[in-house]
Amino acid sequence: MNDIIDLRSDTLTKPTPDMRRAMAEAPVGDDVFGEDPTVNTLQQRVAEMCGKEAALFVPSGTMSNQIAINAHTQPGDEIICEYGCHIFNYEGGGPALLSGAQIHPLKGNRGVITTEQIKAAIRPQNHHFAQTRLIEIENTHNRAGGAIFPLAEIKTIRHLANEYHLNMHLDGARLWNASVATGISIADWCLPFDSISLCFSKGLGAPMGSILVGSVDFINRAHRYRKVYGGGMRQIGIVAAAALYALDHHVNRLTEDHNQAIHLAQKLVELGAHVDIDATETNIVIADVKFLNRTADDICAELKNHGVLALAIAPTRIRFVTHLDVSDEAITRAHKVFDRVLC
Ligand code: TLP
Repeated sequence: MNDIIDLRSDTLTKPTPDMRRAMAEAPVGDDVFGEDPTVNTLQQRVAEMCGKEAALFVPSGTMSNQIAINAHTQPGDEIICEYGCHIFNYEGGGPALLSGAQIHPLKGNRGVITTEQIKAAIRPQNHHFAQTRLIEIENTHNRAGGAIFPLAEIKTIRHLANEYHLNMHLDGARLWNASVATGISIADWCLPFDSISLCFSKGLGAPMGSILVGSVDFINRAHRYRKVYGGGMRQIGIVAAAALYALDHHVNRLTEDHNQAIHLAQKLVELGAHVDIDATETNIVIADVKFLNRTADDICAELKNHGVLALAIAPTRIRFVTHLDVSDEAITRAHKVFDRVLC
């Protein structure tokens, strides 16, 4: 019996033996006292990589985004973001629950919202309105099939943000993928933003951990919220070591995931599914199966019977994500399963 090919998410990767070894050997201390040397090394390294002053290691991408929102906003403030983004759809209503902030979602194209759209959405200074405070961008964009938000557009959004005294936060859970796919450095991607959240537990293959990056003043405020959320961790250098290992060994290889994703996308198109090939720039493939006259649930159930796991994310939309634990041979096998299930 062949192994299951799990394409539900890149969060499913298991730490490799070498990563586990690095974890076991990591020097540790109490990070709530700021005394974990491995965490301190990681925070310093990522802050430098992003061209920012400081960084804070946190348990998850969700916590990282929510801390950022809390540190940027006051209750009653408004956050402009794209309709399909993670903070609006998959973080349990966190901005309302934790920060008392409301979301102003804009319908984007492949996850991209334009400067003009944002300008039109900024609330006038008038007591009838919520205060627009923050612009949030997701790059790569999960629900848009791993699409990359163009840097040129981000730069014009930054000019607008300056004009209106707004802050900008980047959900860069998969910014590594955008950087590897475009050849644009992490620092260049981060420059227009006041804060950036990056994840180690997606394509980079660490078992957990995200990092929030920004100015010293911002990270000091974030530190308090991490405490309040119960996100202060103790001898967590063992996990930071996995992140450091991933930075050394698992960034450049993301190209392999991107190549696998485009092959999967082409195969799915060949079999009659609709995939936006131009938006398939990284490791996520979103296939719309409505022209096959089948539901996403039905197809996922049948794929599962043949050992391929994928996620139904809407009645006719299925998400496939390639990652560290999927070999080229597994992709070839997945193609054969698609031939049987989708023809
Ligand atoms: N995304 C998960 C699910 O929550 C949907 C996945 O399987 O893709 N930002 C983005 C863009 C994300 O895709 C995710 C995770 C997060 C933030 C949250 O990260 P975690 O799961 O560490 O809280």
